[in-house]
Amino acid sequence: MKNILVIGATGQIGSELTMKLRGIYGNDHVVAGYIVGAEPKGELKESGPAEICDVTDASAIERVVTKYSIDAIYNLAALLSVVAEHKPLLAWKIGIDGLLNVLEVARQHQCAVFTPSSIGSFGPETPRDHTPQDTVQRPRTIYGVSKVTTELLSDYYHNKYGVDTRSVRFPGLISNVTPPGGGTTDYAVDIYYSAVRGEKFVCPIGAGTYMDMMYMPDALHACVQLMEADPERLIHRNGFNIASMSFDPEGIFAAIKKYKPDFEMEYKVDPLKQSIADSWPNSLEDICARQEWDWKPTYDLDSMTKDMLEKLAARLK
Ligand code: VAH
Repeated sequence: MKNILVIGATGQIGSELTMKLRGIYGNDHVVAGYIVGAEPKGELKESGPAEICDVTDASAIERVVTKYSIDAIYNLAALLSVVAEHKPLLAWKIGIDGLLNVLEVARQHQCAVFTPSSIGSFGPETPRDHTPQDTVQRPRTIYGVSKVTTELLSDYYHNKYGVDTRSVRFPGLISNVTPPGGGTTDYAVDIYYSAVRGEKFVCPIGAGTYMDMMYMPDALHACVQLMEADPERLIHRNGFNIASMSFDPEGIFAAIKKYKPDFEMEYKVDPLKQSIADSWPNSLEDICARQEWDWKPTYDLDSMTKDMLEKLAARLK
């Protein structure tokens, strides 16, 4: 059975991906890599091994890979788009210096590597609607620059050294477990918390601003499905467009009001978040992921909203 290391295992994606992977490969086969100050808690801590594994420390990565004979690394360490704009050098250090550490360890120890890219890897010159797999990528944020570099560096290590690198371009991810921190799309998570708490939501993104979004269960399924895909079928590797829904604040507000008729929202646009969102596509076209590894989402805005409201109500009561 594969041994897997999740770097960033206590983050928004990592906290749920680690549990999903433990359910597939066995608790003892999935190591939760974390940094001091972001230790695993609860079921994540109790259910399997955990090790300090700072992506900027190559020796720490190599120690864990050696100790557990790791076959695949999910590298989820990153600063998200908004916080990265405030700390560009740290964003680069984690996103790219860290990635290089992961790729070098993977090259020496024959590990596969998944390092997500994002719709943030596109910029204002990219076709906005049904953005194709292969197109212009001139992002204006350090987050986007680091994600394009992530794609190119991961492809380089595959083409030059044969490292089995694969990744997807995540849209905004919506989850009911670990809240996101410092992203442009965080509003689409925060709005559900306001609705469940009976509070008016103050939206930092303007009406008419469309972005691709995805419910976390679909995102997690995409990670595993791609990493388990037949490599002979892969024409692309880093990073596949994947899509499930595109909406603006008015759309998600209306979806929530269907279940919460008294829910209210007002706008207080955050200039930085709005400028980042305006530089990203409205919607992606994901035909390559569907053809090369059978990607298919299961949630839409209504089914995600129903599940989010139910799960948050149960947890926040
Ligand atoms: C962000 N949630 O907003 C992340 C993600 C596509 C958005 O990369 O920065």
